[in-house]
Amino acid sequence: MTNKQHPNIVVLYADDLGFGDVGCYGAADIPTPNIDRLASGGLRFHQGYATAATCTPSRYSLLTGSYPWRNPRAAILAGDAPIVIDPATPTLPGMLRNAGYRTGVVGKWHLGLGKNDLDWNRAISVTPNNVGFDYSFIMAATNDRVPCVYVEDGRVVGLDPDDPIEVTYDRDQAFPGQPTGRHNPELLKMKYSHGHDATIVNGVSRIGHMRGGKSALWNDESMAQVFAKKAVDFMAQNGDRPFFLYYAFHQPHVPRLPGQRFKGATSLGPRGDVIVEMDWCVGEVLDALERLGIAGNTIVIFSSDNGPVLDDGYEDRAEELNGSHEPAGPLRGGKYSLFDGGTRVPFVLSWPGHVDPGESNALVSHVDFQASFAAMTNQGLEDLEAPDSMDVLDALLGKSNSGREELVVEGIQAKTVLRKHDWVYIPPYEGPAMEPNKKIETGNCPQPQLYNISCDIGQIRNVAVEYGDIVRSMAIRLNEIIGGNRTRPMQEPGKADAGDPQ
Ligand code: NG6
Ligand code: CA
Repeated sequence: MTNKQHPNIVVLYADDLGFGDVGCYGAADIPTPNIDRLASGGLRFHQGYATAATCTPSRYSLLTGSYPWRNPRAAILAGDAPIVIDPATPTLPGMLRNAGYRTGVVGKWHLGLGKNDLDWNRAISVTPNNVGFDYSFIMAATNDRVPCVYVEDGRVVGLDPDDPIEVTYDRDQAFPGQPTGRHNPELLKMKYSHGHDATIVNGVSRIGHMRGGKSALWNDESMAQVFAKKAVDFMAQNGDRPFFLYYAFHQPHVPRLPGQRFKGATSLGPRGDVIVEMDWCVGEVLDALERLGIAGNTIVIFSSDNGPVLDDGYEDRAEELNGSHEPAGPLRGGKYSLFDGGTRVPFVLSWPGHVDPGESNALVSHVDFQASFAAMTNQGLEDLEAPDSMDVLDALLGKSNSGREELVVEGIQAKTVLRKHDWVYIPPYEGPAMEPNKKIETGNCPQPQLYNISCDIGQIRNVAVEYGDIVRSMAIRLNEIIGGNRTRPMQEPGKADAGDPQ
C-alpha cells in the first residue's frame, strides 16, 4: 500500500568526511556548492553524530537503530565477511517498506554479505535485499578492500562465468603468481603507506587477495559516475511513489582516485578533489529531484559515517597538501578517535517548503532515523525494534531545538564514550594516545576525561578532577546503558580492530 502523502527520503552518506570538510561547515579551500545549496535551503545541525568513529558500526546503527556494541560482529569488516544484520532484525528500510516506500541502496555497503556461504559467482544468499531493501547496487565493503566489483541485487555485475572470482583475506592462502603491492611495487600508480599491500586492481594495491573476475573489476575513476547514475535511475523509476534511497558515497575514503574532470579541483590533492567529486554527486541527486518535480516532496539528509583522516594507508599527499584546512573543524581527533572529531559529522536536512532553513543545536544521531521516520509515517515500532533509536522528528524537522539528552558513541576497539547534556565523559582507557600511522589522537588516557562541550568544543580542558561528582554519575550511567547489553567486547589495546585483516 503506497501512501502518497509521505515524503520521499534520501540519505546521502559520505565516507570519512569530517565536520570541517565542506563549505557550509567552514571549509574555505574545498568548494562544495551543492552541499552548501542543500544547507542554505535546509537545516544545518551543529551536533549531529554518528554512533561510531568507523564505518561498519556506524552504518549498522543507521540501518538498525541499535548501538553497535550490541552486535558482536559490528566492527570494521573484511570484504568477504558474512552480513552483520540478521534478516530477522527490523531495519530502517524494512520499516519504511512497511509504510509503503520503495527502498534502495546505492554505493558502499560494508555490512557483510551471505552467511558464511559467500560465493561471488552465484546469487549471494543474504544481501541488502534481505534486510529491507527492494533494490541494491553496491560495493561489498570499501574501495580499499577486495573484491573490487559491483554487486547488483545480489549478483556481481559484468562477471564472465569462465573467469570466476576467488577471494581470501588469509595471507597464507594468497594466490600464487598473483602480483601484490608488497612484492610488485613497480606496478602501482598509487603507493600504500601502511596496510593495503595485497592484490593490485587498477594499479592500486588493496586489502585482501582476489583472483579472477577481470571483466567485472571496477574502475575507481568512474565509480562516482556509476553510483550517481544508479541513484538517479532509482529515483526516476520510483518518482511516483514514496521512496527511500540510501546513497552511500565512497568518497573521501582511500584510495582517493577522482575522475579526470575533478583532478586538480583543489590545491589539497586527491583528498580535496574527491570531496569536490562527491559534491558533484550530491548535485546530481538534487538536480534529478528538481527535474522529476519531486524536490518539494523529498527529505534529503547529508551526513558522514565517521570523522576525517589524512593518511589512511596510501601515499596521496593528503597531509603534505592539506595546508591550513581543518578536516575536523574545531573538533579534536578524527576517524577512529574517542574525541568528538571521530563521530560529530556534517549533518544537513532539507525538505523544501516544510523545514525552515536555519541551524540547529539539537543533539541528534543517525541511530534516531528509525524511530523518527516511524513516527513520521505513523508506524509503531515492534518490540525490540531499534532499541537505541529515539523519536527526535521535531528536532530533525526544525520544530524543536531539543533532541536527545544523551548519546553513547564509540571509537576504535569498541571503546565507548557518554555524551550527556553538555558533558562528554571518556572513561580511562589503556593504549597509545596517538595512532602512529594516521597521526590521530585516539582519546586513550589512563585517567577519566570530562569535557564541557558548550564552552570547550575542542576538548582541550579535562575538568574531571574539578567535577568528580559528574564523572562518577556519568560512569554509573554509561554502565547502566551498556551493562549486560554489550556483546561486542572491547579489544586489546594496540591490536587492530576486528575485521582488519592485516
Ligand atoms: C582499516 C584500514 C583503513 C580503512 C579502515 C576502514 C589498514 C592499515 N587500514 O583497517 O585504510 O580501510 O580500516 O575504514 O588497512 S572505514 O571507514 O570503512 O571504517
Ligand atoms: Ca568511514
